[in-house]
Amino acid sequence: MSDFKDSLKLTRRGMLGATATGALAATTGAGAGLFAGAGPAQAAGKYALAPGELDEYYGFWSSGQAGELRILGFPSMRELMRVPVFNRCSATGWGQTNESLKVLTEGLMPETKEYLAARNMKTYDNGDLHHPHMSFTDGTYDGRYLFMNDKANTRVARVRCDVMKCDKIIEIPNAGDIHGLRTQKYPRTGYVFANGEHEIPLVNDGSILDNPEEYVNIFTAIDGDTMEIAWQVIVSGNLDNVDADYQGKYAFSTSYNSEMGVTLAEMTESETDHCVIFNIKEIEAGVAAGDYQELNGVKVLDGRKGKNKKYTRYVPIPNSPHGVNTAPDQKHVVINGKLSPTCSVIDVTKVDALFDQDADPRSCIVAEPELGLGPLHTAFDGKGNCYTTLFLDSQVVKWSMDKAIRAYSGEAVDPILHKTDVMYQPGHNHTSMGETKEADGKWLISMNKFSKDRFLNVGPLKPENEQLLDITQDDMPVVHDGPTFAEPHDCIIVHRSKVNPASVWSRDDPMWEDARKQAAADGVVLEDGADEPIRDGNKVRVYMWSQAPMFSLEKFTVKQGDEVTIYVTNLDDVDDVTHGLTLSNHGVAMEVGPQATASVTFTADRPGVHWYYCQWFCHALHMEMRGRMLVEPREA
Ligand code: RUQ
Ligand code: CUA
Repeated sequence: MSDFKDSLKLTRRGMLGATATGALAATTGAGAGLFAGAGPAQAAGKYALAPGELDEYYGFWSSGQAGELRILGFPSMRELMRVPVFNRCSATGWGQTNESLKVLTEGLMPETKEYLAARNMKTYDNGDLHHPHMSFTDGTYDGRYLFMNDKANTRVARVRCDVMKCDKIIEIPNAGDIHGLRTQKYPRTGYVFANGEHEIPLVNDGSILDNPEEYVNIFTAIDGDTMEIAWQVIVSGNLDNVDADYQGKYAFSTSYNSEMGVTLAEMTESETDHCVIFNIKEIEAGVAAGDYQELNGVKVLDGRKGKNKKYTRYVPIPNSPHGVNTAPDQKHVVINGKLSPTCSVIDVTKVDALFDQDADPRSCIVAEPELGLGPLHTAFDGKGNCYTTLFLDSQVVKWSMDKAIRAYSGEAVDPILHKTDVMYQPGHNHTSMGETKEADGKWLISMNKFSKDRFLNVGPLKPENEQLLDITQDDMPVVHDGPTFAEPHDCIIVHRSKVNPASVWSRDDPMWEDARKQAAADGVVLEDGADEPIRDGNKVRVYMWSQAPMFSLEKFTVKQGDEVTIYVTNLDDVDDVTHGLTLSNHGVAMEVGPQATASVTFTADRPGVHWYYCQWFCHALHMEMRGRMLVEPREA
């Protein structure tokens, strides 16, 4: 390494302040790996692909407050697609088409619909999507669905992996702001577990503000097949992240604020917080036995500390734990200390005794290595090694599970194997297939909150920096920087053999079932379209098909004040021939994929000629793919 690079590195890291600089001084040896591995030959395989080469993995990325799901090719980290979920998407019309509005509204609570209607809104158009996770069968990804949370508006969504579109969104009643979300790993998903992060009064009607004992937090299990809520459990303390075991018996949630404080000082008073363990069989038995109250149509069980020891156990964990990650050895669960420099390791085989024999809750802890400052999340390579992000130290620390367990039982071994500097302040990290029993130990991604000086300056709002580490090498060098827009919290890295999306829609798809029914009622076949608009009072329905480079209707006429619905069915059936319909000066645009039907409803209130055109470049005559809507003025 050149002196120049060395001094540059120190200068850059010096800007992070005393904490990171101190950590660097303690681990200068580790820093040597920083530039060493960036050569062209990578043991794990290539991360830079030649034109036309395909990635080995799909990366499913969250986008935080952008509210969408992103699909990356991995390890090249090329962004392949954006899947709108909680956000309004200009390109695809998500949030405007009737098909997407159905998904966005049907799962809202009645009081939410009322609240929105009073404000002239059909749905929320923002979301805060932190945690995308795939459905499992027998401990590994099965390529059916992706599930994800919305912290901003307390929702959970599902994306179909066959078409990579969202098909269900539900609002979670009784809970405050869904944060942690994971899927059941065994025998299958099964349940989607979702943590309510912010405590609210159980009956939140405005009569309670400052009686903390009346505040609760809610853990929710959703049936991933039906997207209905199976049950909820009331807990003590805030819920942060969650993971499930490989046995199908337990779920584990980190919980901070065991004080149940509502101010920062109150929340950080106590030295220990908890991992809450949920006993799935006992909870199911409790539901069957009627041991619940029904709140907003959901069966809610009481699992508060000291209330009912059948459903939950509270394992004391040093100060404000954050991430929880089940290891691919199918035996250990790592709880990341955040304000404590430690990770606590739970042995799932010791959890039975907590419930059956009321054993000391801490008896399931088999290791608690001290790793560095700000441990947030841990990933695994399937070879017994763990990789934990250190937020304050701006490092990833590699440590041995076996050595950590031996050290905890008194042996003089150091579990820490290596530290690599990352730029800067990492939150989540992930390994290829690392959240399944098929972890392959090739790549690690460190999702860094700050990019500082790593990219050209784009103004005060900076991208984040996601760094690729080659973990087939002992010193796990950083081999690639990838900027991302707000704010990918989390991702999963799924081998491409697990996912097999279609290239063209099936005409039988349920997505446009309502359109099909309406067309049948109007005596129209969607694929044939209709030559004239169909009038039904002041409601007018226009049916057309698209086939490059034309729409079946080059013009149609409506009257000022009509509520117009345009249905477009795309007859093209080859890859890439997506069309769109954009109606000028009406704020209307939608995507129509090959063999899909899409529809949009608006009020025609501007007399005159208005062009509609295809906004997806589909043909040499794409610019000519357009037609006119004539709006006749209202009779005076
Ligand atoms: S959390 S940086 Cu929203 Cu996943 Cu840990
Ligand atoms: Cu159809 Cu452009």
